[in-house]
Amino acid sequence: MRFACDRSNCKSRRGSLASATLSAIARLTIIHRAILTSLLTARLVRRETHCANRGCQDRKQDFDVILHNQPSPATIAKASQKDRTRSEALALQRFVRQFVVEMPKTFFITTAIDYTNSPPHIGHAYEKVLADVIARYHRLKGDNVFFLTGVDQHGQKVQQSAAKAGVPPAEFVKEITQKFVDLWKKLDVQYDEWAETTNERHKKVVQGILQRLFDAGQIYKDKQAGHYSIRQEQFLTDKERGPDGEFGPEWGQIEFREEENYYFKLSQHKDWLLRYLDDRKDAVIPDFRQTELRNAVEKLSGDLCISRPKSRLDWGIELPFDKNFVNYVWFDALTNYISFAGYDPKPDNYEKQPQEFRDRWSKDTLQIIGKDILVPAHGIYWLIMLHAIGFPNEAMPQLLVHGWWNLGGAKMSKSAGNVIDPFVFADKYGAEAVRYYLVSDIATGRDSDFSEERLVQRYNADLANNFGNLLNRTLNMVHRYCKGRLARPRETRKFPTDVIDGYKQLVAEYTAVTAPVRPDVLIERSLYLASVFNGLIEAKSPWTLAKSSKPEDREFLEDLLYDCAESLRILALLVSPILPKAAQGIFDQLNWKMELSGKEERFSLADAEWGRLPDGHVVGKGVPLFPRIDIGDGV
Ligand code: ME8
Repeated sequence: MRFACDRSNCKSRRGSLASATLSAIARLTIIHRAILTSLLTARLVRRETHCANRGCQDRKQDFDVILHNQPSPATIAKASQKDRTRSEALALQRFVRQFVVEMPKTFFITTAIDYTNSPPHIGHAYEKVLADVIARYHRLKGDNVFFLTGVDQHGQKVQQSAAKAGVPPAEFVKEITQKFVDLWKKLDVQYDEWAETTNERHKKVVQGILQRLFDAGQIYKDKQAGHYSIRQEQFLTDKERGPDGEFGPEWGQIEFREEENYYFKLSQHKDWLLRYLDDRKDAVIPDFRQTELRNAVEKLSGDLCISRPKSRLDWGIELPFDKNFVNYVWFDALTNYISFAGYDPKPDNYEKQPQEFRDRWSKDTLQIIGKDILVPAHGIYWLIMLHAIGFPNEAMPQLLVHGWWNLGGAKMSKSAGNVIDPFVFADKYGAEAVRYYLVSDIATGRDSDFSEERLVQRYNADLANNFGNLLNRTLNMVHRYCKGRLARPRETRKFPTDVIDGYKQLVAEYTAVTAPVRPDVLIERSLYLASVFNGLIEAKSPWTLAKSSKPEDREFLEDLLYDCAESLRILALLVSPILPKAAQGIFDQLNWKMELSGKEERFSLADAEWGRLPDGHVVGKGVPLFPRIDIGDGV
């Protein structure tokens, strides 16, 4: 798999910009400095307000620290002229660093928004957990993350389900939406913004875009005549005919119909899309999905119907240029990705968009979708929509297409009655067990078969017997043989360093841009290292070493236990995107406090440097983090 972004370049450009800016500050007059200070303060306060509104507590604390660290006017007044100038310069430098050097680049990640016609199933859970894990990997690496997810509340399916339930659509979607919100809370999916397509601001953005495209002649009215399925509420083409040339029973009653609708000039952009896909080889990951999309675009013909007369569907966003129609339906759903990220529908190009939006949206924006909505929805409609409303090629997002969880090799579907309810499994085995299973037992991009038995097997083997066991036995032995105190290994240590090299290599791999999209690989590599340490414990039997009176045995025992504890500290960091609660638990049990780390974030990859547990560090007591699941317990 490849990944488009080249963050190292961005960072180095930012670095040189920073030193140029800092030396320019030294040459500023007092008045210039005052102006710059107030401008930067205003920007800082804006960001602070933004974070306070969104409840980003971590960032809010950062701002408090920065603001409080500014010298007070009283302190400056008391200082001598020389000190005053110096402290002002330092305060300015701190401000500038905050924005130019230390303000990490925003990594914008989105997921598909789920239909609110029925409660969430395990496929929805997988996609959101995958996105959450990728978002957490980026946070671990120090990126500023903006993670957007939400629900798709309009359309025919919802209108029909609400009618069936005998409640108004607005009430129906509210109830189902709550189930999604509850599930993300239960599964610890930590998003920054929540999209609901009935939101008024979103509606305004959709209407603004439609109006602009209409004014630009990209949307026109036309009459369609043909076979129409009453059950599925759609026109049928020859593609829907079976091998016998007839429409199958799934379409129900068919009638001939004529209907006026609005169309978007999709096919006019076909050549552009082909060129774009040829120029950007990782527009879609994995590779084979890009090939699939390219082939579909080759066959593209005809335009996209974007409306339904209100007489047959009124649960949607009204067309701004014709109140007898609502939008149907992809324009509404797809626009969520920008409407909830600060997009302004008025400016007709990307460069004129608000800074807040441009800070988030770039070619590195990662959009996670399932394989069924690549062609045509995201790969064709969405990319063409963005192009038509003025996004340059350099601001086209990257699509990460995941596979599906099936059941017994078959697609899950409500009608087949084989839908897996994620709440049931989260209640039975805990959120972390579900998160672990969902991202570790599927290779990103491929399908997998959901099996409760396998979930339990993997949990017991990987988490209870391997990882959890390493934690328990390490802490118990440190208490039993070393009074709970770790001794930092001496330079002359005899312990094999290749295991430690394995950690260093794994940490280095985490910084590769491709890494986060393959959490299945990262977790496997991490837990393999835990098994290496378990193997070492077996091979070196610390319980025998503890009985020996030889000083070298004692030294070896202390080194081994230190390394076990250190490996657990680093493993906690590396698995924290998938198992955030367990990682917290390991830190607590190891007694690894924020003060020791010296970092603002509890989980930071910069802390994964080998040997940071101090000499004499006292560890806490071991409490099983992954109690074994008894196979007899109803599996
Ligand atoms: O398609 N395994 O909503 P949706 C894995 N509202 N992923 C699965 C899955 C499975 N068994 N079943 C579904 C929609 N998904 C639209 C999207 S985006 C602007 C609008 C994935 O509720 C599916 O591939 O049918 C999609 O990415 C997501 O769940 C939502 O599906």
